[in-house]
Amino acid sequence: MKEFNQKITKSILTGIQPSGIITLGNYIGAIKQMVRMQDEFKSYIFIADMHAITVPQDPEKLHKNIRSLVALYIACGIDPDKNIIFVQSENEYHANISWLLECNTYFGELSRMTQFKDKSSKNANFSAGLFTYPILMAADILAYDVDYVPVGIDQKQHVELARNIASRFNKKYGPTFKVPEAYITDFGTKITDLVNPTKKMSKSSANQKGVIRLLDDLKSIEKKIMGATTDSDCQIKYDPLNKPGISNLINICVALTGKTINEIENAFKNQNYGEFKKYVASVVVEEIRGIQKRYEEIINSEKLDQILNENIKITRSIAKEKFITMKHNMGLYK
Ligand code: ATP
Ligand code: LTN
Repeated sequence: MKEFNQKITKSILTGIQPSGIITLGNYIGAIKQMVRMQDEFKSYIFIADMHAITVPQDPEKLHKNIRSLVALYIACGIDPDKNIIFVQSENEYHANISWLLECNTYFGELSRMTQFKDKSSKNANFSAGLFTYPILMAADILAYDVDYVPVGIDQKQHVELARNIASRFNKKYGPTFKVPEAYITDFGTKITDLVNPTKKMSKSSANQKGVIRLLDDLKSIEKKIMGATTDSDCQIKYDPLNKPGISNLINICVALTGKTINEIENAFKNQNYGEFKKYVASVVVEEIRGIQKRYEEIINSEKLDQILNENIKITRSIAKEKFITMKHNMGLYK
């Protein structure tokens, strides 16, 4: 069975929902950080498919997106030899642990979650799962006694709740969980929609034109960038407030090339928006071309099934042990 490098002592766990094909925003804001962290931390990385079904999903699409996300993680550089990549719903102990935690979480705490308030206000017919979503997230995290939870700033409140649930549980039933810390991954690197550059680029967005998905056809990626909303000032200058479109394109270049904002501004001082967009398109297309090539190699391979099968055994045995400890500490029948 695969083992982590023994010299690495700290661990992390994070997940992404398969609510659509991941975007350039997910890649820059989350996946690239995970790749950076994989040599420093024991990393559990999973597909949060049970979180995805808290809102309506098309079963056929969802099924495809799950496998696709595993292959994309690997294609983006998440090394299956260094990370434990798995699918959440394959490990039934997450839901089991979640129920025990649910009975130790207050209704009032869940009512204060801003993501719930936001999502439930958009559709009156929301599921109970949307409300208890943060408890399942706490179960994902607490099952593995990890040190850090890399998440975007929007998920920080959920990690705080997981910390509160863990501390309360430990106090009430005796030491059971490590209390982890959030590790914010997306400070300063929020990639925005190309058509509406004041809005975050999101994988579940209905607008195709403003979102670059990692499996988009390369020609259409180029087209989307060439058609990105800019302004009438014609200066390639970083100014997110007054020039959100151009600043977003600069952010994308900084993230993918490692150049500084200054270097990019200087290089394009006397050039027009069309020339700059052509450059941005070439940078993005080259990055995504490599990802798509690796994706094609892995998506239908048996290797992918082997990785998932092996990892689910590992994660199941860890989460099962935690579930048994929780039951014992709570006085449930063994
Ligand atoms: P959804 O549309 O389903 O809400 P999303 O694309 O907005 O999804 P999440 O699944 O909520 O993204 O986030 C996964 C990770 O990707 C998080 O760490 C989040 O901070 C990061 N992320 C998502 N969108 C962006 C973005 N536009 N720029 C930077 N990071 C992002
Ligand atoms: N809610 C997160 C996905 C997620 C997660 C987790 C992240 C589910 N469980 C545990 C970190 C740890 C999201 O939508 N980005």
